[in-house]
Amino acid sequence: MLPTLRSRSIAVALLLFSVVTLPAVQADSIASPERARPLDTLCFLLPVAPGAVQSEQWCAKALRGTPLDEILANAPEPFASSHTNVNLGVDYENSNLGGASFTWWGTTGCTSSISYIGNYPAEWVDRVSSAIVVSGSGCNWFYHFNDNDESGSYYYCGLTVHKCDQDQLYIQGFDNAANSMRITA
Ligand SMILES: [Ca+2]
Repeated sequence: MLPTLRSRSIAVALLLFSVVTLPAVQADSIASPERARPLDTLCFLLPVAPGAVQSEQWCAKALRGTPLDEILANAPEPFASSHTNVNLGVDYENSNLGGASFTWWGTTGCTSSISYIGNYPAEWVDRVSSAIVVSGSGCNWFYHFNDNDESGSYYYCGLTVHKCDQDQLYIQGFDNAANSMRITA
């Protein structure tokens, strides 16, 4: 009798140990690196061609701070070729420019004849809560649309006025609602 009881006790103890400890170990191993360096999304755009509904785009995910050359080393043409990359605008998952970021890059900045239209990758659809237009890009306005290819209702943010860095998107009913965007001079 004794050995059987002891084996049962050990088996029960092992089961409890695995149930109680495994989830904690898994959560730690996933959360730690992201707390140190968030995984951000970057999309590279070509200027929207006359009559087209969106820019050609290529997107990647990388730990924050990864050099652009390293990211573009895996890009297809024409994005892999060395052209000037200009940071046009940045979206954030939370208000006040918080949480994971989504950076839009263009081959040149914005001018009166050059703008960019991008569709958010699946994991960023209905997620943006704040945004900025990047100073020095030549871009002044950042539109967010309810549907793909700059369609549906929209709301726009400005470089110097009407900024979307606090709760503007929420106030205007565009919190977690954007499927596509346009950045323009
Ligand atoms: Ca959000």
